Amino acid sequence: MNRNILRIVAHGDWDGVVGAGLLARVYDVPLEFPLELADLVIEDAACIEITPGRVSSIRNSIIIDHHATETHPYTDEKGNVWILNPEYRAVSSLIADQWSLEFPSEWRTAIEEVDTANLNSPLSKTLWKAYRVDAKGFPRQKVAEMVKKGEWEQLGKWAYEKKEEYRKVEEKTKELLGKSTNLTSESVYFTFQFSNRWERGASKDAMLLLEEKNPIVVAIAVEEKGIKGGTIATRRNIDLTKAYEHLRKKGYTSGGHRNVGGFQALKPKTLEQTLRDLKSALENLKEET
Ligand SMILES: [Mn+2]
Repeated sequence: MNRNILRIVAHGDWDGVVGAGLLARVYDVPLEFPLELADLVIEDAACIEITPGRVSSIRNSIIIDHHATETHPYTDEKGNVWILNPEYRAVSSLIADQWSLEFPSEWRTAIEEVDTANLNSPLSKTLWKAYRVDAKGFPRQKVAEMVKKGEWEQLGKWAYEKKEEYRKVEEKTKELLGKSTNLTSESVYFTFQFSNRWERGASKDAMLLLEEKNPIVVAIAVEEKGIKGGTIATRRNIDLTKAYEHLRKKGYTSGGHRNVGGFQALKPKTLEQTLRDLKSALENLKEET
């Protein structure tokens, strides 16, 4: 394949990132994992699961994909070479075979399982969770670099540690749900330790779960000194702005949207005080019909 490849542009999921790391052994060029695709103009690149329909244009590039509903000539009118094989469960496997690259079978299978959401092996379960714990912050360059160097053991260790983080957040979410209590007839609350990063992460998941069954949910952040503040949310047709207004009169800064907002105590308050203030703020809120 006679191509002037200046960069590798890849999808940012496990399959795309591992595929990019493998291909970087062939083309020693910068890797890119764009989150916004629509405006991209790509030239002289190897594109992994990045196809012309998703970006502004692609020219003089190699396009590698295993998702295909259409067929392409080997070279299209824009000078792109297509390597398209829908028989592959993952683009990383396709890349490994196409360029005869070392790709341990345990990893090959795990990436295929993750990419098809069919988690059987312990490794694929670990990878799935390691990604889910923070998809946005997934360290794509670092992961691809480890793949490029064949540092599978190190990559596995990293993924295992991330999975443990995920497990801790899940555990904490259960704990927070377990201690949620009614505040008014329409609302529930729970408290969480603001200094604990697992509880901080879990408070968001716990709120989402509680919102499914309760009209109003309040998460209260507790610090050593007392109440730091909190979040109020609803998925019903309830206007929370009146509650923020009430809380501002009670010594908090408070504001936000109609359906979600927050409050911070200007001076440390005890939990009892804050619960009293919240009760009076939420008491008269009704679902509008
Ligand atoms: Mn894929």
